[in-house]
Amino acid sequence: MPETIVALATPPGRSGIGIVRLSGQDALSVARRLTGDAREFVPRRATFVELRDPADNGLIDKALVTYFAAPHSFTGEDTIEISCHGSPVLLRKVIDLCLAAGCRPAEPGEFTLRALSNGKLDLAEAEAIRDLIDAQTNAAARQAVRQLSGALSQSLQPLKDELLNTIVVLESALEFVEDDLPEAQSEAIARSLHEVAERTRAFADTFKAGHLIRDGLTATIVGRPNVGKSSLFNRLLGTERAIVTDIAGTTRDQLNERFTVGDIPVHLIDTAGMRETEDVVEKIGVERARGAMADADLVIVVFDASEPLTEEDRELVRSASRQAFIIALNKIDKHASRDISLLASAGDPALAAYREKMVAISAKTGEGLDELREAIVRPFATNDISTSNFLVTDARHYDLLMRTCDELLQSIERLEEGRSEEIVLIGLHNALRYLGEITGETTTEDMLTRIFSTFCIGK
Ligand SMILES: Nc1nc2c(ncn2[C@@H]2O[C@H](COP(=O)(O)OP(=O)(O)OP(=O)(O)O)[C@@H](O)[C@H]2O)c(=O)[nH]1
Ligand SMILES: [Mg+2]
Repeated sequence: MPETIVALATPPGRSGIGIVRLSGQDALSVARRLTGDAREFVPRRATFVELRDPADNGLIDKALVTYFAAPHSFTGEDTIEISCHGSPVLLRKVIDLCLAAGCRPAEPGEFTLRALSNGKLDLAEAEAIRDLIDAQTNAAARQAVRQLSGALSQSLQPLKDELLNTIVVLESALEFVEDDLPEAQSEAIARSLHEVAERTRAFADTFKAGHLIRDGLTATIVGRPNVGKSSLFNRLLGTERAIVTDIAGTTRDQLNERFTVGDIPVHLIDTAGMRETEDVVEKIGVERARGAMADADLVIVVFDASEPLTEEDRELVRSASRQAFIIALNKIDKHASRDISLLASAGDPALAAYREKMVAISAKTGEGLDELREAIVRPFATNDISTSNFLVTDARHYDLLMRTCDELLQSIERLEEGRSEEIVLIGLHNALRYLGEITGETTTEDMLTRIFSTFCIGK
């Protein structure tokens, strides 16, 4: 029997209520020890109790204890939830008493892992719980909830069924047919496999949108000193997060914050102004800015539209152009003209090539900011985001779907080359195994350890 585990199920810190959760065969007896032994707990009923330290019978808190009897609990084991007042000191004490009574601290995701082991949910559903907890936007939460209700497993089932049918046909041909498969039959098999491969591929392709909704994108603001990067950063976040002054070289350390555009989370990074400098601190800041720029999904190059462009501006655009980038022409409030082509070519006709990447803005007045927000997500937009279809959001699932696809295509090739059923079957079995790994039908211990290490403690 696995040990009884305990963890805080609510976030650490002060709160109205904090919940300590126990799961395992001793959960009930531990709860009784902390409540004076005489208590009877009725399953699925909250019982108002006095929590006491068994060592000296001292009162610790008045709390609500809810008992879920195995197998009718989240984990499938006996589970106790102790809802105390949300004091970190008190909650620590309750956990310590549970540990002293024989529980051990839960590993990250261990409650969910137990639910998985006890057949309460499949792996894709377990991962959905993690994603729901981590969701940064409504859209991400919606996707996770659908996965939690089995949408991913249901999308995969027809593919698995179809594949299994084909495997059965080939296996029986291997068993019972003396000669090669008749051509008509092997063509039918190839057609069916093609269709499964295409559907798998189409499903995998939704990852582009799914990944964006779940993990968002990183946008790094770069530019010469004083062009208004930090002002733009603050404006996009809607707070005065970064220090803004008219002194060039104000920002040294990079700042990271999140905001959302529509359904897409954006990790925004403000950086030190790029320039040659002898100042040690600023130099490091500039180095970091270059690093953050290289790591970004999108670079926002800021120009000061009230000044002529410099060689440094041009150099920045050249290095940004190796990745996705847009140009924010800032401080247009200082200009009578809002015409981008005039603003842009005033400095450099070569930049005219990037016209469609330019947005004229004023970080000071907020002008052009809606357009800029839209331009930030535009390079990543796909139709899938607006559809109500279920999207693949997890890189692990995407990887397995792509592998499935590869195996299927290889098998089709072998089939068309007239290779033996045995050879064709190898790839099909691999494909089926990969699909099974998504929902956890075929998993290794090692894989589970890796997946559950991404969960938070107490879940
Ligand atoms: N008129 C006008 N002034 C702006 C605008 N955006 C920023 N400024 C001013 O430009 C100066 C520099 O702004 P910052 O946001 O600190 O510039 P920065 O690019 O972060 O500068 P460093 O951190 O030194 O690299 C400040 O005086 C801002 O008030 C704008 O859209 N219009
Ligand atoms: Mg700054």
